[in-house]
Amino acid sequence: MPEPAAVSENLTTLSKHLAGHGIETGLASVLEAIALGCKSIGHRVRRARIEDVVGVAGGENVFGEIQQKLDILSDEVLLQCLRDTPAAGVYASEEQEGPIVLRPASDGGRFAILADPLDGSSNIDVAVSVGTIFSVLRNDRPDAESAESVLQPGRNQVAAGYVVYGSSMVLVLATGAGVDMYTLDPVLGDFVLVKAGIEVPAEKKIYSINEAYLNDFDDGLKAYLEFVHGAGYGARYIGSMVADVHRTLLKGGVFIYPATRKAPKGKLRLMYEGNPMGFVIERAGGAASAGATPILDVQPTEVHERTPVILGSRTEVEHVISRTHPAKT
Ligand code: AHM
Ligand code: MG
Repeated sequence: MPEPAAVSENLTTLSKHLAGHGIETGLASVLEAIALGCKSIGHRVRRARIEDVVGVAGGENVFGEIQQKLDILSDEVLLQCLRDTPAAGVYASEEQEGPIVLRPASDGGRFAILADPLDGSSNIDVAVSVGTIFSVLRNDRPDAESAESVLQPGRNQVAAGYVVYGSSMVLVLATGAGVDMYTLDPVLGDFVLVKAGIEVPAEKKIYSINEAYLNDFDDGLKAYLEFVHGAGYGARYIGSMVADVHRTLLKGGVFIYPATRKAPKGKLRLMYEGNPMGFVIERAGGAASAGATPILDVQPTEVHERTPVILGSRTEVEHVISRTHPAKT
């Protein structure tokens, strides 16, 4: 009998991996709904410039509208996927004014999902990676308060992650089982596992910050930048959070979007940017700080509130915090 041919490709799909790691069925169905939505968003992102060309008349304003259309379309796609998912109870996103109750917990809507449906969308015009960021919490409040169930600290997240629409489409998912990375196999149409149990390198001399805001930084952050300039660090800043965090997760370093004089709470949003990215990085053994406290310990008071973000390799985050918040180290 001839030896059977070896199968070289990876065939562990997202559903198979979730089922094999004891992820409860309702949560798995929510994660699969998000993954389905992201495949659809990814397809639209790939065609964005084609639609730009064949769509409406050219020019900046029109591109602005298309961009806005893609943000809103991505939001609608996720919402539709979650509406069809019986375990999804509440949805909140950067594009929605407030949380939407899909079904009360008493009808099975046991999870609240928060998302930035298309982060960094201004980068689409120049074909730079963009992404979807998501956070999943339990929706266990009495039904009348379902909408408020999203206002929980990030520490309560049961799963979180992001999809990068880059040269390949990559899903990074953090659950109780750890942080795993999947790549979309365009032939199978499935996310397949490419790396399980990801750990952020403990240190790496890479810093990632929009240094053009230097004059608006506080003295502690300026001191940190002086330190890295003299310590052989490399700078990397894409300006697309998902891409910058993804590099930080895999290669190490620190990503910083700080409070500035003009934006005292920073730019990034706590509930659907800081928290999910903080959860991924912490689960992978890194650190995620809002400055004075770990991001995941911040008690939110508002769905769209902002937070400073300092995350990545433990040692690198400490180098920042020891200068910006010396009392905390
Ligand atoms: P957006 O949600 O409006 O797309 O903005 C968020 C993006 C992040 O992806 C990125 O980290 C940040 O804005 C970059 O901001 P800046 O141009 O101020 O450096
Ligand atoms: Mg965003």
